[in-house]
Amino acid sequence: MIEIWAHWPRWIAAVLTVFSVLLASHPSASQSLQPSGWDAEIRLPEAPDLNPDPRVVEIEMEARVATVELAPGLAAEAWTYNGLLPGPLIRVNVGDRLIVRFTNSLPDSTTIHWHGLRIPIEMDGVPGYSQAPVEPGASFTYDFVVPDAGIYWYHPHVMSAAQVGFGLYGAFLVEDPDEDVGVSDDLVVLLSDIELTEDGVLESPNTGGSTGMAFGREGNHVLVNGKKFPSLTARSGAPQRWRVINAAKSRYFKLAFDTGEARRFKKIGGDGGLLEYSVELDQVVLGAGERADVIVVPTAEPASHLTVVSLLHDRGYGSTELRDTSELIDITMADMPVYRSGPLPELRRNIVPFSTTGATPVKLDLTLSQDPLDKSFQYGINGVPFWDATPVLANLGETQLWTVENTTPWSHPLHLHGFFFLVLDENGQPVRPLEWKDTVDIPFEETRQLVVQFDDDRPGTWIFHCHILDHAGGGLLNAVHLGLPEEVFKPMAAH
Ligand SMILES: [Cu+2]
Repeated sequence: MIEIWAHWPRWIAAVLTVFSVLLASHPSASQSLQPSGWDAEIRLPEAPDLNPDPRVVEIEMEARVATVELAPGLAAEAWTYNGLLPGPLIRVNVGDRLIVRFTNSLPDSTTIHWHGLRIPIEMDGVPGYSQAPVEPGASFTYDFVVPDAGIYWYHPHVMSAAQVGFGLYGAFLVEDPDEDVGVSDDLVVLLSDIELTEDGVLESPNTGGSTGMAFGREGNHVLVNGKKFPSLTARSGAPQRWRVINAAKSRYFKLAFDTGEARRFKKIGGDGGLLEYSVELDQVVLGAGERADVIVVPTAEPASHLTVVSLLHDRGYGSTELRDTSELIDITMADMPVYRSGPLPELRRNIVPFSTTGATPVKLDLTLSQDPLDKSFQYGINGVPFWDATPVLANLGETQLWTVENTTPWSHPLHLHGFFFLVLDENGQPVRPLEWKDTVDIPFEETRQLVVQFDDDRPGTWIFHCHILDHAGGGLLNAVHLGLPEEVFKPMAAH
């Protein structure tokens, strides 16, 4: 593709590129209802598409250390993609081919994992399981077709607690041009945090030793699209669609408005696109790695403010003491007449659950043990950390029914690479509406049942792990060994 284009006059490519950018930035004819510049402070920059083919998005990504401004007067040297924290928003249409020319300019090896995307194993970005680590100064080209609409994200899978904690993550939006949710203004909202010392430099990823690992280290600066408490301007009564991503390495977010009435969330989608039907919620809880697609209708007097906050969420022992609600987004109400919107369309999606008849039962206990001598903690699955684990075996096309029991005093958002699953059961209660998930919170001392069907054409060693990345590094990780002879599997120290 590139070779062909190299022979074309440059101006043709340039004109076509501009044209495709114009088309891409106006997916529907509907007009913005918000004041101009409403999202200027908060909107994520997008990765420029260097490929003139409208169905191919080609971008350059460089992981490098760079100084970023987190708030007025608060700059920090972080690990970034293209000098940005978060990295650039990747925006593609479902079915597009994405090419990422990636260069590692960090002082450490790294990879990119495309969280939630159902792509071939060679593109999954897990060193030792699906690709070699990209060494400092080296490059790697990721190249795959994007199969499903939804909101996803990307991050490294080498020493991920450290590298994600240092700032390496970005949003990945896959749009379906035929989908109309009746809202013209949208925003990608990436939530994260970062741990800085009093001197404003990155804190060691090993603070608190084994106990810090067992809890899951949270950053001391909560960020929304890389900023502390950014602002947006809104017209009262006008709906906005937010795709929210929890990219924090440990922290849960429980989104709420500071004042309750008529400021609820209409959740229309989750990890893997739209829900079976939408639900109205007062709060949206996201464990690390999870996403939500919500419609909000900020409603308040002109020139007043609303605050989106994260309420305390009990994720286990010690997680709510000595902590406060976090302020996430300041919404300044524009001095405009209230918009009187009609009812939003009722969204329905036909989600047919995988049949559990004949599904292979798999029981997974999430476990925590303590060394009797040095008292250090170690996570495991069925009592075994990943470095001693034997994989879950699966045949191509097989359906498995996983019963995941969390026996530990902390919650674990469990992420399966490469496949969607459906959560069927919360402590014995059926879960509705159905939602395609790749990450599900398993609250402390609770059990979840989920059904997954492995494709018949993507064999490989697909890992699953807690997305509290300290927990993954502390042992809470294993793999599904799909459609390969058992002897191929070699447990590696990758996390
Ligand atoms: Cu965990």
